[in-house]
Amino acid sequence: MSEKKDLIEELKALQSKAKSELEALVGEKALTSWKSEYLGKTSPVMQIFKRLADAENEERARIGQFANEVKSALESMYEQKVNATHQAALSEELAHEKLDVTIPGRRPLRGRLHITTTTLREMYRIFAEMGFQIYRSPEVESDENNFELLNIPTHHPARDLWDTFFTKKEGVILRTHTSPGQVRAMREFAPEPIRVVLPGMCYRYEQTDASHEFQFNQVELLVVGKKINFANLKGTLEEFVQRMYGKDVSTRIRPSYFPFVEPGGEMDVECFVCGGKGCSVCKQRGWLEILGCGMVHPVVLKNGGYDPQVYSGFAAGLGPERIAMLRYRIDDIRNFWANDVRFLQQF
Ligand code: FA5
Repeated sequence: MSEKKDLIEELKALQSKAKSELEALVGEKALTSWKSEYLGKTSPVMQIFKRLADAENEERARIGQFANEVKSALESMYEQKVNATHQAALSEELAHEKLDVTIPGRRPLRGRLHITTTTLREMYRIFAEMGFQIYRSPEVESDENNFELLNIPTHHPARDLWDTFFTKKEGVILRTHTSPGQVRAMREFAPEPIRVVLPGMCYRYEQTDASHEFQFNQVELLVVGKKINFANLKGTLEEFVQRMYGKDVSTRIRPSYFPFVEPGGEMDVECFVCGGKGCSVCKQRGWLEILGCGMVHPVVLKNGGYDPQVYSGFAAGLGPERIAMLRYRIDDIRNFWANDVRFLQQF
């Protein structure tokens, strides 16, 4: 009997010890260890249930009921303390972090079109007004289309003009210019007349500098038909430049060599930075080259399926990044693909 009485006393003492410890503790960690100490499987209260196994029925029921009451009391004390602790943490947080719900939200960052994309679209718009359609051709090309069919045989020294990225597959390269699309378009449309622009990325294994990247865009122009002549080429390019840069811009076409045109030339635009006087951007020349051009070579016409006795054509390869540089006075082409938002977000 006295053992049983002791158990009751023990439970009372336990409850008051647990209570005063709980009241004094601070923080989540201390709460967790209190819980395991007083309510865990090995806690004294739980042990008392075990110790009751040997007691007589009546005693067991009475002390068991009391132990259950103590356990419930401890659980509810614990719940209250948890709530109070959370509440205190929240009040503390609110007191320190002042939240002003009237402050306007942060504007989400919006992407924009790349400067080359907007320049390309502007070019398409101008050429579309002149009746050109867009014709897409692949960036991974055959050596045959990129060189052979453009009148540049395997060991021709003109291949040095295009430092090439080769793939591991024999005869497959990254196109060095958009001109291979000429043959593709001709073979698709012959003998119909053609008026297309062929845009896209080109790749050259070359040293980069302020006006040369190893990856850049070109827009190829191709016109094939009867009685197409050099005046058509010159007129089209001059019209394009005026629509792109305004009526006052000066241009010139210099003779130049490309194996797939005859005669061939390059078009320069008067340097916008120095107005033609000579500066570091135009390398003291006063002019900036923006494209190569010429009358389609008879061999290329034949390769494309056109009879050079009946048909003639002109072609040009424009550099949209160079065109954008002139328009926005950008002094280094390497900015275009460096992915620096400070540069990109200006356009
Ligand atoms: C060609 O690639 C010829 N296929 C162009 C052509 C087409 C001539 C049709 C005749 C008829 P070229 O290598 O000069 O030519 O390049 C043409 C234009 O592409 C240049 O005027 C320039 O605007 C641009 N370009 C060339 N190389 C680079 C480079 N490394 N980085 C940036 N732009 C370049």
